[in-house]
Amino acid sequence: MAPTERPTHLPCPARAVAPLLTLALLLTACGSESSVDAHDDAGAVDDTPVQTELVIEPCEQPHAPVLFVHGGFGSGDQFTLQAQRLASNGYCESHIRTFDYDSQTNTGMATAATITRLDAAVDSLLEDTGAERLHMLGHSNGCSIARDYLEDAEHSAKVEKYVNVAGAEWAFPDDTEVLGLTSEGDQIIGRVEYEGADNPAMPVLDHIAILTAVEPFEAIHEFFTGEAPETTRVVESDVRHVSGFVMNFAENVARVDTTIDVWPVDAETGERIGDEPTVSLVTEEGGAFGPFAAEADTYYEFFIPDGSEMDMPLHVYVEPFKRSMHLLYLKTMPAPLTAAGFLLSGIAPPTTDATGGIIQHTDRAIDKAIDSLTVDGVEAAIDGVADVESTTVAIFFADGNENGVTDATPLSQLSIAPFLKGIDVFIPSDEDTPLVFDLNGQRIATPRWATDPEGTITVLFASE
Ligand SMILES: [Ca+2]
Repeated sequence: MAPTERPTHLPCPARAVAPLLTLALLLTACGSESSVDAHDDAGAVDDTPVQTELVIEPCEQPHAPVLFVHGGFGSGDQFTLQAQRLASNGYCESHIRTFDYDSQTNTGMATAATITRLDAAVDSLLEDTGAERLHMLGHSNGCSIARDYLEDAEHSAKVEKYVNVAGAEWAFPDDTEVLGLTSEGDQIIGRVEYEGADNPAMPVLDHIAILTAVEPFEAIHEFFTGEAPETTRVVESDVRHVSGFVMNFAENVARVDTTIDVWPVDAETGERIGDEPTVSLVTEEGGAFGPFAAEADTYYEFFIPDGSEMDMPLHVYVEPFKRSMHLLYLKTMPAPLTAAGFLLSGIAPPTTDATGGIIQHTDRAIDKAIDSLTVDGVEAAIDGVADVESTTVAIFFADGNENGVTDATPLSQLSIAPFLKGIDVFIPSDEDTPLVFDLNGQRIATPRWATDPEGTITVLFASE
């Protein structure tokens, strides 16, 4: 994509979580409107097919562009579903961006450097879209970031409307319209009537779903456009241009010059189809990659051979893309010396004997009261893993106590972590037998990669 068109984004974590665990963000950009060279010149595999000149049609919309600021332990991908719904209602994908930041150093308040970066992201979005003011959303800790940004009148002059989602209450700027979204089902913030904001009633929704569910979408769309949405679904399209970002989990540090091999995989087995990747991409500034043209009804593996100097290769598995999307986040492990890295280190140690990784839901928490999530037939939505109080959005799976046996117990290393939990399962490595993840009948299959040398598996579930 053209360097001038990078959007940035980030979701926000809860300000109520343990500061130790806050995470970082990164900033990224999404869709572009010009001719895009989707292949990489630096470090591409020699004989891997490359896509060139993937032309994305120029797009104009009557509504202001949108910038999302994520919360702690979050990133811009938490806005993926709403971005696709907005696009299904006529928004240009390139007018919806996210701002990612390091919430380890921005818990409860933004650093000056973060505010500077956010302002640059705002200016870039305005310049690229020709808009005079934009619409901003903050989620959880992102509300505190937005607060620290908007308290400067020069900044708030650039933001016509703002949505404060499940975050701090603060003195909103006079010249910015504000919508507040909170739910009694949110275990972290709860229901709040923000002074100076419109606070529509919401159903019982968890801390993530209050951002991503249908009811908040309807409220956001009406607030931004003055009209109810035509649809609340992600409408399928023949055009599926996919791009996104590679960043470190929790830190949101952008990974530049990182190779990504994109493989179509068999829906039933997760086995790669063909002898070489569909395309090999290399991340650019901001960790941005793509876009590439995805096929319909096709499951994909995104393989990152070198997550970093320190961590293992990464295999990310996703369900078929329904339409274009530019917020696909591929998250590598954080550096060991960071708070998040310390927390996560050693959970899936390299071994030739077993597989391990992480199951993530981008749109809501996994709740044992309503969900069944099985890993190789073992129920992971259990006490200590998927309690409503923990707002669990990511579940590690590994033989945590390294006893060579599936204990089906919570991983103790993650007992105090916000949003992250784990399940002890011993899954012998075997690339010829599918490993099935099943969330209420929603199914993703992968090979049983040995963590040494193949690295870890990430499975991404989405609501739509
Ligand atoms: Ca075990």
